[in-house]
Amino acid sequence: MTSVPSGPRIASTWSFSALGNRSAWASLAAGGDPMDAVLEACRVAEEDPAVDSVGFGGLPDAAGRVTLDGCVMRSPAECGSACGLRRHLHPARVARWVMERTAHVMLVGEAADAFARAQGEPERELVSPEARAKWERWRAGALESGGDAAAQARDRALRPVDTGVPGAGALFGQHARAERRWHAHDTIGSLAVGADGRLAGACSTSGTPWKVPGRVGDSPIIGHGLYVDPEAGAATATGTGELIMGVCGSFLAVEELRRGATPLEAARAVVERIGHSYRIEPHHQTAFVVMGRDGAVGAAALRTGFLVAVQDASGERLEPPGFTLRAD
Ligand code: SD4
Repeated sequence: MTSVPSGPRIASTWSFSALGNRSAWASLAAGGDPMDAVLEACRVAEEDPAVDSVGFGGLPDAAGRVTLDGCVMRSPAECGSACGLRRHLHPARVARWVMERTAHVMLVGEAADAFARAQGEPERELVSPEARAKWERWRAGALESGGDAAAQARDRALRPVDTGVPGAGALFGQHARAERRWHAHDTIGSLAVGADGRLAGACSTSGTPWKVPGRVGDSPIIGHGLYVDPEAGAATATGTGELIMGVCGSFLAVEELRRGATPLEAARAVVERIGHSYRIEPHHQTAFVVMGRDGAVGAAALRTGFLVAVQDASGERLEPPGFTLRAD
């Protein structure tokens, strides 16, 4: 897939992001800030309890607590990150406040929640009743299997999504079905180009379900889950963070752009590097969305079942990646 550039565009991971793209589009199309657009895409996913990997509805860690991670980036000199939030729903927005209102890049844990509160972000419960029920079922299984939480996490990552789940699944029918195998491995990564050619990106996640408490994945780490350099382009990642972090996945994609690769070639190069660098296990999936300086979009995935939600002047669509490393 390589979209032809033509003015403002927003591209986000997974079909559930189409709702957020749509909500962001009017302002982006009217010349709005691409940072506002990517944060709007994240906000919609974060507030949707049907999205079980981002925000409210996100699946808890092994201790039953939801922790949220996010980051934003305009350029190497303008980026921010918030990790391990337990009382605030919008980690990407908190990351923006870190970027704009502090001299730092990354805040973590209790102190990041306190910072969010000081910025006027409302506090709220992050564990949805559905997520809690899933965690209780998972914990019961983990206890039965002798407390092997790691094995349980791997098994659950392969469990298909119930066909009755409302929200993205119901809205996007067959596309969402194609993603079901990986329902526990998704994150919103959103990239946008504005009418003036400015780029911005944001990433938001609840991380991997049943993770060891304290675990942070790629999503809120600049260069891993997201990287934006106005001189080269932008990239964002979704999937198994542990595969992305060892190769600095999003940074690597943008460096490929800098060397002259197309967005698709850049995304493909990173997925191939991951395939080369790791022993790929059945529960692994990862995918990259890459945007050139001109707004052209390309994507690649380790496995089938990934879609990119794109919105621009020609409308909204769900696009499969232009390259998939493995057929299994
Ligand atoms: C992470 N990439 O924390 C994120 C979220 C995800 O399966 O996709 N988890 O690793």
